[in-house]
Order: sequence, then structure tokens, then C-alpha cells
Amino acid sequence: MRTELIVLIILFSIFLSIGCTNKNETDYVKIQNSQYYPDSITISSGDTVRWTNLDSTNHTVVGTDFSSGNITSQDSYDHTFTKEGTYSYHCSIEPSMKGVVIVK
Ligand SMILES: [Cu+2]
Repeated sequence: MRTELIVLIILFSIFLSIGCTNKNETDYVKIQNSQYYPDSITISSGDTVRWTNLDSTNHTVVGTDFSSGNITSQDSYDHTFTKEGTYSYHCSIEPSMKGVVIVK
């Protein structure tokens, strides 16, 4: 009876820890009218940001350690952030387009 309880507790702990490591999410940023929406997004470490270009022209997402290349119309670009910090980025085609990803 006691052994069963211990086994149950161990199984429950394993279940909980798996649940905690798999909670990574995808966060969405739209590119529309040559702007990022939202231009500032706060995410959790391990999350992926997906930028989707809703304009008819190409845009890019360029940060210090990530770069999308051309994102064509209706296409998207994903980047996963694994370290906490503030990541500024811009569009290399229109440098006035700016955004930031805050990873907590
Ligand atoms: Cu652009």
C-alpha cells in the first residue's frame, strides 16, 4: 500500500515535469502596411515568434543573431528564443520598420 503510494507520487512528478517542459508556445506578429503588429511582444523563454507578411511586397526581420531573408507576401518566418533578453529587430528593406521581442 505504501509502495503503491510512492510509485504514484513518482509517476505524478514525472508527468508534471514533462508538462512543464512542453509548454512552449508560438507567438504571432503580423507585418502589415510596413509595420510590425505588435511592434513590441513579450514572450517566455523557449517560445517561437512567427512573423507573417500580409503586405504584397517583401519584408525582412533582422536582429543581431537572427535574420529571415526575404519574407514574401503571405509567407512567414519563425524564430525560437531560448535566452532571456531584449531583442530589437528591423526590416532591412525599410529600416524605419522596427520591433522588439522581450524574452522573460
Ligand atoms: Cu519591410
